[in-house]
Amino acid sequence: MKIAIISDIHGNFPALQAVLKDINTEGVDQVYCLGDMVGYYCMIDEVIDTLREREIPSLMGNHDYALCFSNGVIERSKTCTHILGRQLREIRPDNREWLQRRPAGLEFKLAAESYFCVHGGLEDPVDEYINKVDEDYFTRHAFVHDVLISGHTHQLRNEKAGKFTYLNPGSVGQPRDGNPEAAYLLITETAKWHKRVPYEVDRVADAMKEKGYEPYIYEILYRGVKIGG
Ligand SMILES: [Mn+2]
Repeated sequence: MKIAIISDIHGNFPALQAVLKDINTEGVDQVYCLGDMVGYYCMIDEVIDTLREREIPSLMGNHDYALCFSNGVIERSKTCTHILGRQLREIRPDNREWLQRRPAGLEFKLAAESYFCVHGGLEDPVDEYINKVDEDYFTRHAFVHDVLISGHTHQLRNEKAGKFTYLNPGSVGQPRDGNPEAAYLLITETAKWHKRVPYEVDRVADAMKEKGYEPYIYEILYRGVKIGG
């Protein structure tokens, strides 16, 4: 049994395509997506169509939530709000409906371990940034599983916290660790590891350029850093 975890695609369809191609060659049995299908990059319908076609269970991220329930507003970011405002007008109605039905969490078992997945964290499943975890974090939230997997920070993580394990697959669509290759996570009965996959950044950059988005939003994809970084 091999499971792939993807997250934070953010409308970057070429990155998703490359990752799914790699997942095919890995012979993966099940793929899960931890949310943030929308935001940042403009190929949101292509991304959502693909997740729907492949019936990939996908969670609600904070960008997905903002688009569906807060009129596209993310208070802490003018850039994100500007982009989501456009995406709110551009998303296909059936995809928007699919997006707003995304659950906040999912769980699965693999070998003897029980896994729980959210976009954010145990405090706030949609919009919590997990930076530091220790055993107390898990016990404080009466965590009943062995492994927690979350996205949102776009930072690759694989660490022990007492008897618990914390994993973050990193981001498919907007890596922020100085490596522009798309990131995802693989899990088997015996191992948990990240993979990086190169993709055609030009394709998403050209699509953004054509739609008149400002270069600072997509030029960072060539360097694998945060907007403004
Ligand atoms: Mn997020």
